[in-house]
Formats: sequence, C-alpha cells, structure tokens
Amino acid sequence: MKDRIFYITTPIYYVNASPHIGHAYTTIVADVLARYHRLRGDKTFFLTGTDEHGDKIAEAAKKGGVTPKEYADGISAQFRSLWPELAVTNDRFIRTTDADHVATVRGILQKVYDSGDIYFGEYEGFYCVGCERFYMEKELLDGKCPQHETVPEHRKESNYFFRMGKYQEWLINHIETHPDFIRPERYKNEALAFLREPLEDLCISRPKSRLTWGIDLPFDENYVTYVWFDALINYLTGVGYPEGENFGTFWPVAQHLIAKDILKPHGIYWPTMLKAAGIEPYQHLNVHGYWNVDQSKMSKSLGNVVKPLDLKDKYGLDPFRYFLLRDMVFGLDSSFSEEAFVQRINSDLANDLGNLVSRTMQMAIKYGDGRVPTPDAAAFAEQALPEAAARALAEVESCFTTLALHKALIAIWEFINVTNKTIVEKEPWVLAKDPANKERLATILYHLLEALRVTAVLITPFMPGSAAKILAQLGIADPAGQTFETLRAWGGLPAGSALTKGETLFPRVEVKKEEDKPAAAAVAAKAEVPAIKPEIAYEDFQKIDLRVAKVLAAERVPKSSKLLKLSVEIDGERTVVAGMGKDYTPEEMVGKQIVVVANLKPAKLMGVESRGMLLATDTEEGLTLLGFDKPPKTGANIH
Ligand code: ME8
Repeated sequence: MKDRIFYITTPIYYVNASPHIGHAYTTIVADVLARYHRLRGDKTFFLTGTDEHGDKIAEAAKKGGVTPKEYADGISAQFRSLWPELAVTNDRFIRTTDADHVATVRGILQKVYDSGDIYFGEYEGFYCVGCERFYMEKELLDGKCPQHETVPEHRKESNYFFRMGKYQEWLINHIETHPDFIRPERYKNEALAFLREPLEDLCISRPKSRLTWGIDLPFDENYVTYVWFDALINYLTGVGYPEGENFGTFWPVAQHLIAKDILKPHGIYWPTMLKAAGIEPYQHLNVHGYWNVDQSKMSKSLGNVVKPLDLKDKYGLDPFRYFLLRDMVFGLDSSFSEEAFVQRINSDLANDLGNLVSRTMQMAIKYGDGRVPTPDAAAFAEQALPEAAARALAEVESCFTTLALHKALIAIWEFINVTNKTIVEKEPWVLAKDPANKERLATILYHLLEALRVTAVLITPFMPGSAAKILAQLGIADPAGQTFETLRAWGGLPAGSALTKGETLFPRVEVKKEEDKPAAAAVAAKAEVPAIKPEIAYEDFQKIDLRVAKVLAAERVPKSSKLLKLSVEIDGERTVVAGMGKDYTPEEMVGKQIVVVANLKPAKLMGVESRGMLLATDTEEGLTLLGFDKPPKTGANIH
C-alpha cells in the first residue's frame, strides 16, 4: 500500500521577506504533485508553512521597530493568504511558533540529549546570519559567505552540540544504498561530496545573552534552539509526531521538496537528526534549481524580485502555473523573462489548447443538437486518438514518479497536437455538407470531445481552473469524479450531456511593437540561436528568387528516412527534394503552399534531381514549414 499514500512538504519559508516567484515555484510544484496524487485516489498530505525563529527574523523585526512575534505574524500571514490565491491546496500551514511544534522540538531535543548525542562545549567560527549557520574558514570565498557575499561574524561562545559526526558513515551508506534518497543525481553527488570531508558536530543552541527569539532548550533555559534544528522538525510536527495517527500513515513515505540552496541542512543535518532521535529517515529529498531573472540572481538590492501576485493579476493564474512548470527543467536553473512567459501564453495556451477547445466546441454545437453525440464504433475504425491518449497518460504517469513535470506537459501537448491534426485531416466541415455522413460526423465529433475530456483531466494538477472550465463546457459539472482512472479506457465522456460554449480560455497577449525585439531575443537566447552569418549586399539578396509553391504530389525517396520527393507547382511543375520526412508524411505535404528557393542550381539527392529548396525551421517538436497568414497566389514572388 506504500505507493497509495503520499506526503509532500515544501521548505517553511523565512518570514524576513515577502514571498517571491521562487517560493511560489516550490509551493506550486508541491501542489501539482499533491493534486496528481489525489486524482489517482492516493491518501495525500501536503505541508507548507513559515520559519519564524532565529537571528535573521530578530534583526528584521528590530529594524521594523516591532517585536519578533509581531513581525512574524505579519509576514507569515502574507504567505498564508498567498497560497489560496495561487490555488495551492496545502493540508496544513505550520508555523514554528505553533504550540504543538514548540512541544515537538523540545521533546526531540530531550530525547537526543538523554541518549547522549547532545553535549556542551566551546565553539569558535564564522557565522553568516543570512544562512543562519557557521562556516569553516576554507568554505568562505575571499573571506565572504559564498551565498550572501557578506563577511560573516566571528563568534566564540559556549554552546550545545549535536554529535552529527557520529552518523557520517551511516549516512554515506544510507545514501549509497538508497539511490533515490536525494534526487536528481547531481544533488546526491553533491551531498556525498560534503561527506567526503570529516563531518563536524553541529552547534544546536544560541545563548540567550545574544538571542532570545527561539525555542528554549528543555535541559538549559539559558539557551534557545538553533533555528535549523527547530525548523527541520516541522516536517514531523506537521503530521502529528509522535502520537498522531497521521504520523504513522504519512511519515514512511515523506518526500521533501527544496531548492539547491538548502541541500546541506536537508541532506546532511536532517537525516542524522532523525537517526539520533530513533526515527526512520524520510523517503526522498527532491531538489530543484534556482529561478534567476533575466540571467541574474534575484535580489532586493538589484530590484528584480518577481512577485507572484503581480504576474497572476496581469496574466491569469493558470498561465502563471503553466509557465513555471513548463519552463523549468526540474533540478536545473531557469531564467525568468516576461517575454518568454508571453510567448508561452500565446503559442501553447492561446493557440494550441485554447483554439482546440473553442473550435471543437463550436463544431460540436453547430453540427449537432447541442449534446455530446453518440459515437458509432464502425464509423471510426482508426485508433490514432485513443492511442495518442494512452501514450500521453503513460508518459505523464512516468514523469510524475521522476518529477519531470516539464516533460509531462510536453507529452500532454503532443496529444493536443494530435487532436488538432485530427481536425485538419477529418475536415468535419466537409462531412457536414452531406447528410449521408451524419453518423461518421457524429462519431468524429464524439472522439474530439472525448479528447478534450482527456486533455482536461491530464492538465488538472497543473491548471485546475482551466480544466474545470473545459469539463463544464462538456457538460461535466463536477470535476471531482474525473480521476486518472477514468482515462484508462477511451470513451469515458457520457453521450447526451449538454454542451455549452464558454468564454475564450486563454486570451492572446498583444505584444507591443517595441517589445517585439526583447521577446525575440529572449526566445532566441533560450534556443541557443546560431550566430548570424556575415552581412551581404542587397544586390546579393536580390539574386535569390524565393517563390510560393504548391505541393501537388509527394512520396518518400526509397531507402531514405528523411527525404521526400515533392512535385510542386511554381511556373509549371518541377521536382523538389526535401528533408522533411521525419516530421511530415507525404500525405500531409500535399496541397500545402510552401516557400521555395526557385533558382538554386539543381542538385542530386539520393539519385533524385531537386530543382529548388524548400524553407523550414526547427522547433522543439521537429521541423516546421514556413507558412502564410493569408493564402498567396502560387508562383508569387517573396520579397
Ligand atoms: O531557507 N528559485 O527559507 P527561505 C527557486 N527557512 N526557489 C527559490 C528561490 C529561487 N530563486 N528562492 C527561494 C529557508 N526559493 C528556511 C527553510 S525548511 C525546514 C527551512 C525557495 O525563505 C526554494 O524552495 O530562504 C528554497 O529552498 C526556499 O525558497 C528557501 O526559502
């Protein structure tokens, strides 16, 4: 039953600054995972919250002229109220100032103290308040904290220490024998690299003479608990450790989600703390990369902090969630740019998905009686859509186990493209002209509507609002019943339910002319655009005769997987050989108007003479032909 239970946590965020896009990303990823598991029918618990003790918060409160608790209340409330606005469905919002958490921390400290793994000693080192931890001299870069680029304070004081070093060998062995304990692999390797050096004991207290804002040590009231020792334990408090029923259910499958900045506390301190307290380690630590902004680190001083609510208000919640998940490869850094965001809205959402929904609904309503038609199995012999749906489902499920969420979205968009292609191929508007085609038309429309249902269910974890809107248009008022189980067999959409055409799901975002340039530059930068060739004179360009050509016939060049032999009309008929065979079938090419370099010297390709060259470009999904917004005349000049 282990796999039918799911427990996911985010870091608990420091309350010294307002939420930004990085916090939103982690929390939305956790939400997508939680929603996915609920859709599979798994018993799910999702925990997020705020980290409120320590020097950092005490300092920020002092600057603001309020008490640490007042300060923490204010910012914690900002996080708490942000999550519902981003459709985040956490089961608990924990604060380290919550009474049950304080009790849990004290209980664990006492337990570890009693077992002899906490001792009193002297410490001297370099303390970074930003990181809330000591650094060894050799870890500093030019004497500065490598994360914050600030000079750490030199501190010497008597404190309590946790015998972390004692668990070094155990931890190395645990990581090596549980290859998915820390993932992706690069972060597992990073953790093992830390462990190649001798692991020092961890200072887990602060004298009250210097800091009072923390949880009192149960065995010495002159000290408060070090903020990381306090914070990590939230993952236990959240599910009711030690007695709560949820603890027994969820802890064995606990998964943490963090960014790479806090790998060391989670990958090293935390498992050793659990081991010392006699608690099983968590199951997975999932580590993602950093969102940068326009290639540089986000920071208050650079003034480039991206606020999640601003983006949601400007572009809508679902586009924001989609963009974050689609544009970051889990584990790697990604650079946020508003231009790339707009590009995604217009191409993936408005064009591919939005148009598909509106076209299909429009046709289904126009050519039917306003209800989901009854399909006739015999009239729809081919299996392209059901097969594509099964492929998408399998891929999405596999991506969820490895957290490759961007790949899950790519798989869903492949299915959307197959559906769009089906409309082009089946031409329902042509069938509608002849009443003899009634059953075939009804069947095709049914399958297109079922494809919309499948798409809606697949996007539910990512874009729950849009998914519900699509389902409502299909006459499914309650999206709760639309689980992943309903996707196992094709044809779950009930015939007869009432169709309603909704508003445009994803309005296009108009890009102002002067903004065109940065948009193109941003996209270009992402795709690693080849260098521009040396300049040529206008007269040289004029030598190239580009023409509109119409493809009259097409076939594969024997023994070539790539080459298509096209008969095209320009100023008469001629043969053009094109390397499009992996991305287009010969049937797809026929009837298309394309762009051809008409005066290129003839060349032989695999024995076939080509008189001209067709123009195309690369996309993430392969080659695409250059096309036209309005139908041009065959043979026309392109200038
Ligand atoms: O470290 N890109 O809190 P924190 C992606 N309280 N994610 C980012 C990000 C960015 N640019 N910036 C922040 C703490 N994050 C501790 C955690 S847990 C027991 C205690 C996200 O407010 C990411 O999840 O500094 C990162 O790990 C976390 O915010 C750090 O949040």
